[in-house]
Amino acid sequence: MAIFNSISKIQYEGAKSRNSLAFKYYDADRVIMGKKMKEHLPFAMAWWHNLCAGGTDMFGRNTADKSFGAEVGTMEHAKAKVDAGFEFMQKLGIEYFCFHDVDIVPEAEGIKETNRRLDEISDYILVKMQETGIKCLWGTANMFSNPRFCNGAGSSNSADVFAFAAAQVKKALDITVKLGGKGYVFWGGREGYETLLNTDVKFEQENIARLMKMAVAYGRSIGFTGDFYIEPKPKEPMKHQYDFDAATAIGFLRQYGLDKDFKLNIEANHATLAGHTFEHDLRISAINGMLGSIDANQGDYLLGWDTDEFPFDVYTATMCMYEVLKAGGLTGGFNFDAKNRRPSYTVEDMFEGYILGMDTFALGLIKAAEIIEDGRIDEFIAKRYASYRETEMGKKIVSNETSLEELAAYAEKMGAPELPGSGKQENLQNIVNSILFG
Ligand code: XUL
Ligand code: CO
Repeated sequence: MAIFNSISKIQYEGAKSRNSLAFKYYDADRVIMGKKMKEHLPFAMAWWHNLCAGGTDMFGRNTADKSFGAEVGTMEHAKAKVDAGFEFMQKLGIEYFCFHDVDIVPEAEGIKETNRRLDEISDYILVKMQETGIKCLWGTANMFSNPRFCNGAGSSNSADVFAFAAAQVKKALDITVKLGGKGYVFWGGREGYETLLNTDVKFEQENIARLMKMAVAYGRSIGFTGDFYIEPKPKEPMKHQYDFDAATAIGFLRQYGLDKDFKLNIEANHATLAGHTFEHDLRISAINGMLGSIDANQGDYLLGWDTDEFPFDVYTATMCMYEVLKAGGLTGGFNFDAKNRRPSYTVEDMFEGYILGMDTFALGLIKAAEIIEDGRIDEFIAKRYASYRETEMGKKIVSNETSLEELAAYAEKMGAPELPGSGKQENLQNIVNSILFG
């Protein structure tokens, strides 16, 4: 039974179209740098925001009705969400979805019944996947909403809570593997602390690593060949979260020998909360061989919390796609971890949010490819470091063939170096603008 009767399949109509339910830039089969747009941009629907969240915030309850004709909190509702989700993805041409365990079923009192429900719903999802060709990008366990996780999951002070978290991870891995998911995410929602006065940071971090190691061992034992991901975030809900940013998460993974099995899932709004640009965390991940997947959204610099907006900032999307193209693409995809603003509560708004996000990333892709093909940015960066390729001493430095003594003698002879050459930031920014708007 169709749920979104008022919406037909969303078509590409081009930038001049005034149809709000059409793509202006996302043209799935258009080829950019030798690959179709849809291959550059494996978009995913986030089950939680799109099918579960109705706009509740700290000050008010739902504005959007996400019952999809069923009683909320029942398995009928869980199935209605599957129907709604697959119809939604098909109408937008989205080929992947991401989920938390308790997004797809209502959580029961005990884990046995929750797991039975997960088996039942995943059978239903599998049928829909086979019918539509839609795939699972990644799965995860929600180990932050239930009150038992108030002190974290892997980082909880309670061994029983740790055990319960482990059971959830095990089942979420089972379901992810059953659905052929490409990845499995750990977002450490409450893996952090409020005050050192009650916290053993070292012990908590070691325990998180223990949980992750068990997840790798179990995942591999049941045939999961995809990537595990850490999704860094510096704060919110906790004051200090252990996976602060890409660099911190990479250090953690290496310290505990998890770096072969894990990559990072970088979320735009999390990077900006950490005081970085989105592209910074993408670059840090990429140069360490750990750029796995992206949670595509956008924050608000004036608000400063995790607003999870649909991305509309073309400049940032361009810089993101520049990093992704330079890295040779993602092994994961672009999951819209984004929600409509609270006053945007209609079915049209649900579609228009995704159309905005997909169009923004399509534009970002088009423009990033133009920047790369234009070549001036690459050329300038290459020139900027030329002294390491073109001078004797530069060559010796990068081939590790010199020493402090030799460099000191060299500097003494030189007296003082010339200025290192203009960074030409303004000129380069103008080049980007002329490519974006020229
Ligand atoms: C929260 C967040 C999560 C993760 C998955 O900020 O981004 O939804 O993406 O747990
Ligand atoms: Co996210």
